Amino acid sequence: MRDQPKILDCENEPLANSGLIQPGGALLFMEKGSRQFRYVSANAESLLGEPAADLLGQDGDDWLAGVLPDMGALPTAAGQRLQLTAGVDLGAGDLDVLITTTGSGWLLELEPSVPADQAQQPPSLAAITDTMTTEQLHHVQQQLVDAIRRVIGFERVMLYRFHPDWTGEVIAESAAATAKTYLGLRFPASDIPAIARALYAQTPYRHVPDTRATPIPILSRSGEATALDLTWSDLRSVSPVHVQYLENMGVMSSFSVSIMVDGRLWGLVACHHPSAKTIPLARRDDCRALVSAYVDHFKVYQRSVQQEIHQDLTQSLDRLQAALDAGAPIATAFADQFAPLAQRFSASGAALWVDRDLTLLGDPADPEALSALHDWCLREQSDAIAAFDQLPEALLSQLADQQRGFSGFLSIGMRALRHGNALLQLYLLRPEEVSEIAWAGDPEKPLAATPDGLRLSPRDSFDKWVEVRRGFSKPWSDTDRFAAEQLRERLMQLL
Ligand code: BLA
Repeated sequence: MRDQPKILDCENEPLANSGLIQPGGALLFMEKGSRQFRYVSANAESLLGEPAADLLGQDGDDWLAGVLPDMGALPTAAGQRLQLTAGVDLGAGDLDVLITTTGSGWLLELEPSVPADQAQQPPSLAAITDTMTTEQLHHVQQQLVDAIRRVIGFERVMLYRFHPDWTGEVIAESAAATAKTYLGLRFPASDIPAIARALYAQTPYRHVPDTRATPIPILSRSGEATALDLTWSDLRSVSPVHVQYLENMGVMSSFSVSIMVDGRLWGLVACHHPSAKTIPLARRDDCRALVSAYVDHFKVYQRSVQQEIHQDLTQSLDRLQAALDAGAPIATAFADQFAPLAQRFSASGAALWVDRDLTLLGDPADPEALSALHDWCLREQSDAIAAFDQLPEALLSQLADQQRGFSGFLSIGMRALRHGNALLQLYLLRPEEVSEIAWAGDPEKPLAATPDGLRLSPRDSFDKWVEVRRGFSKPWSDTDRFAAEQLRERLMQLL
């Protein structure tokens, strides 16, 4: 009898607790309470001149005072970093030092220092402006990938943006003429599992100099399995599944810089090189600074978009207010303001319920379909604002194709206190938009047959694979949601 197919569970691989590092440097862990070296990587002697067995148990403060007498106090906040370029030489040449505070102590990572080519100024992005158009943002995005490629000399540097469903898209690229391009291609969410994304949200970047390098074990005095949390380690070993992925892509060295916006992982600058390549600590830091400058630009762009929304809505709502003041019923006042709102939200139609009264606006869908939608939302939806680019299963089975007339909706609900506490529910409707998504390889293909059975393993082809998507509307963006929140807030003040 055949064994049950084995499905590799990417979401449960304990990435931060591998007990291994990449061999480009040595790692020491100084425990907070005892202030001793509790864990040391097995390759310590080659860089630090002392075998791991001798370093284990040593007083970390004493050791640091010996090798880095001018260092000053250790950083205290978790995730906080202290770095010194060519800070020490213990017999094997200058070493760069990175000290990172973790919940239970300090990670000390030392790696051979690479002298800078010249005292070269790292490239920078355009100066920050007060407002920014989409075109200007695209320009800065291109500057970012070009600048990072100049700093690290990799073959391909991509700006990879996450969509709300955690699939991702390459939205800008800087690549050698001979390199394959991924610009415009979409990648499934499973390529970067949630457990990996959670790590990248806490660290500035992920550096993999050589996928073929043999990882080094981290040792402890008692020889017990290492439970050390490597979340903040630059040297953390690479998941074997991801090594396979990179090999399938023809990549031997990779580097990804995290882009955080409003506390959320917005995207990555993903960099590839076909041969092994180490990026010196100081250059990794330059890339981090470039990404931080990009985030500043992006925030200006975000603010510009929000200001524009604010102005648009103010105009519409001032007119709505005037109509209400002149005694018009809510539905009538709304109907007169529908055109600009429809344009703002790319809506083909809308439905407004004021208690049990329905008003159809724009290119109306079938009232029966809208009643079904309204009932479903009242039953299943508790959020004041909800957006769907595909109809929920329950509605799809209930409504015939020709009856629907819309595939996506955004609902905004509130109480109109000054109008008899009426329950107001506005649905902005979007028609079906048959679209093509250009995936990098068939996204349904990660289930591969192996000698052990089926495995969820990385795709072996990243060639463009076009999916035709039906039954979806144009997706509701963050900007749409922001506009909906603004609209609801302003309506609540008004009504
Ligand atoms: C990690 N996957 C990653 C990383 C990237 C990607 C950027 C971060 C590490 C790095 O920089 O190399 C994916 N790389 C991409 C994508 C692009 C790119 C989408 O350049 C597009 C341009 N991967 C799979 C499957 C699994 C998987 C099926 O395809 C799991 C079964 C896992 N990916 C996986 C894991 C990591 C990862 C576990 C974490 C690696 C680590 O940090 O140790």
